[in-house]
Amino acid sequence: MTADDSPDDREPKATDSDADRAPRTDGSGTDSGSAGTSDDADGEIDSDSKHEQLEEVRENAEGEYLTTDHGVRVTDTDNSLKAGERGPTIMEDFHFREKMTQFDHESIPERVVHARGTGAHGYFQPYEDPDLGEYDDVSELTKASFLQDPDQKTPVFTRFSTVVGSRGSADTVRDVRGFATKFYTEDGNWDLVGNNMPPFFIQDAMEFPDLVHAIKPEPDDAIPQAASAHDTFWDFASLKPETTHMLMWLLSGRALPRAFRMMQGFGVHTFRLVNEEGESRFVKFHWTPKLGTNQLVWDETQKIAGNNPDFNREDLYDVIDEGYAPEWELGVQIVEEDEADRFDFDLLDPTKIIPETEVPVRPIGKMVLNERPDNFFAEVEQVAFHPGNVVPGIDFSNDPLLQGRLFSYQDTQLNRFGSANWDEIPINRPIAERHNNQRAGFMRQEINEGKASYKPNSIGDDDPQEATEAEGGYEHRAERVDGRKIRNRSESFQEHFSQARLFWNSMTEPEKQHIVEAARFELGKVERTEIRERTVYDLFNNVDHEFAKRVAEGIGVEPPEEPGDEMPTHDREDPSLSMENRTPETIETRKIAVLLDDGFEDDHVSRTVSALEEENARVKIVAPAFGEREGADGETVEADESLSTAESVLFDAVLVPGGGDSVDALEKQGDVRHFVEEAFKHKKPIGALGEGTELLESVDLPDVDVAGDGEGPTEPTGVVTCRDDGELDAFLEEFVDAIAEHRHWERDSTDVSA
Ligand code: HDE
Repeated sequence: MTADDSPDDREPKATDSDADRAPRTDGSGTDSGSAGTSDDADGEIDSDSKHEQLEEVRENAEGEYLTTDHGVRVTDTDNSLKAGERGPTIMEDFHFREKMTQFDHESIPERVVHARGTGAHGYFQPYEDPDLGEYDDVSELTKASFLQDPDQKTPVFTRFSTVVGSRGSADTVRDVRGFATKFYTEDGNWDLVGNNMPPFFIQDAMEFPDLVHAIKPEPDDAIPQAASAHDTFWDFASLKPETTHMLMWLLSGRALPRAFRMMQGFGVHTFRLVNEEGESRFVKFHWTPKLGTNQLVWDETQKIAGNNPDFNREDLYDVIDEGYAPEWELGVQIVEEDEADRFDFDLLDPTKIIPETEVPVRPIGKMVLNERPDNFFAEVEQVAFHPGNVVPGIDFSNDPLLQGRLFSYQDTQLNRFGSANWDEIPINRPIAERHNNQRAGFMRQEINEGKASYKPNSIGDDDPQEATEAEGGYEHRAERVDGRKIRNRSESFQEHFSQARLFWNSMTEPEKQHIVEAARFELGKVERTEIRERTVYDLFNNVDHEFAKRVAEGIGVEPPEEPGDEMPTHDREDPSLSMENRTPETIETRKIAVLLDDGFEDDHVSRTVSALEEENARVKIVAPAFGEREGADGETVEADESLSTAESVLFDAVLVPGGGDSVDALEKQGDVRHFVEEAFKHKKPIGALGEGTELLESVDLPDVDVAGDGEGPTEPTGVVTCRDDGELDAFLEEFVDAIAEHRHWERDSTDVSA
């Protein structure tokens, strides 16, 4: 639906000045409350609408003169104005003063949480034929207009983040990831401000400052940076059993995503969808990545943090630059209001998920991120989200965590921007028209015409007018609320271990081992024995007795003899919780290193590179040094990376083609042997052709029958070799399958963290 062809009941309310009233988006250019025309002449919103609005404020200095902020051309920007060549600087030097003042003021407070992040533009598009099961049409669920028309693309901006670290911290730390999307809809902005894990640590917004104080660097020495592995966090967590479910997620591979484009997103809270008839249903929002969910291993994350602290940030921009637009499916879990009590948990409790075994996720549309920002500060740093930004058709629940967030985000933006006008910054400005009587404050951009900035008024025809619900006005759902003022926690919020156990039960053995290793690391960094003990006895032993014992053994705590008193006995599982069940059969965008030097086997390289690229993998030639390399038959390739810039941790798979001279040269390089050994240790697929297999023999890969002589195990390990060129096609098929599997956990299930 577009602004122009909106149904009658959504037209502005009838008054004498009706003829003058512009459509809901500011495309007409008349009486636009926003600075700048945002969309097509017909007022229609499409995927370019935000782009066009931003075009108004984009600046390009190519071929231009350097000027002051006020437009005066500058003759010399290197030397300040002085009284004599060696004399003091003169106050009159307006160019010096302006340049230095701008510099002195160019940082703003970083976000108190989620400071480290990155973002991209894109669009959201409802599905043509949504699989809505009992609902034929999404309009039965919600009147949100941007969800209705499969031909309409709504612009979005998404910011991904870590939570704990400061703005300059590394990307690959163990942490929750933020997943916040601003939809610039024709009815105003909707911000879906979620995480990559569906539960949360606490149940009430009152506890948030305590949680954040506990997990941030400790207040006396500001150590450690971007880590939960320290006393104050585990002290807090061990005293709050409600954190247990989320702790399981935090200890799992979910906290080490391979890429932002390979992680799920969740709205976390229960929200409401409301249709035209005013019927409301509870909803949980899910983002499902098209490329599946994939993780890094712990040892790898530590090395990447040194080798490339911008690993996830860079990955997002690299794939967009290379033409692969990351995509997620938006899905909803719907619960009828009168069925809300059928669960053994409270829908308003944000430490709980709705298991997909109980309510399936219904896909309703997709998001594609296809454009990187032009300026990190103007767009990624200044984008400001607020869960209170909703549009008609989407409403809140009484989740006490969500209710508190509705205050906090508006407030925190005042701190970050120093002004209530943060919504006027281009990246935050809606495409929908804005008209109201707010027209002052620091850094006001809009120039509101007219005398009357109050209501009611007769001077300005009483404009701008309030809209009825039928005209698109936001009406809060008239939920009946009746209660006494009370400061306590509902009885229905008191069970904390059942879903933590569900999560544990749903993991594969390597995933369980990962959680155990992660807990041993985290608690191993905790100095106080009583905190380690409390976590094992009061939390983990109430999730699963074996789990608690396995952790205890690694951290010097006496393993508990009996299961905890509150440990649920159920053995329920939900397959959707295991990342292993979410690895798709595609190698699209996986980064594959081809290790070679002069004298490589031309045919091996050309055939494997084209076969892998056909599957949309990103193949990079890694040679001992940069420059051209010549094959045995005279073909040349250019090295994308050298052994000084590339390490195996930056790739998803490794391939060693044949060619005697090439392999001989590689074998002499310690870095090459390390490359292959480390890729193996991190369970990555490894392929070798011809003489390349000798390189695998020269490095020590445990349990692999590289020689093909029947010695050693024959089970699949993700190491694929080929000695006979006649079997190259079969090799390629097998290698592609091995890459699609992502990691080969079966190599050594007791050494998952590597
Ligand atoms: Fe946030 N959170 N949060 N949070 N949050 C912020 O807002 C807060 C919570 C989330 O990329 C802050 O603009 C409170 C849950 C994301 O810019 C702040 C509570 C979820 C981002 C704030 C929560 C989130 C934030 C800091 C408990 C998942 C980054 C800067 C009541 C559903 C957005 C800012 C971006 C950022 C407060 C809990 C997600 C201080 C009080 C639950 C993705 O306002």
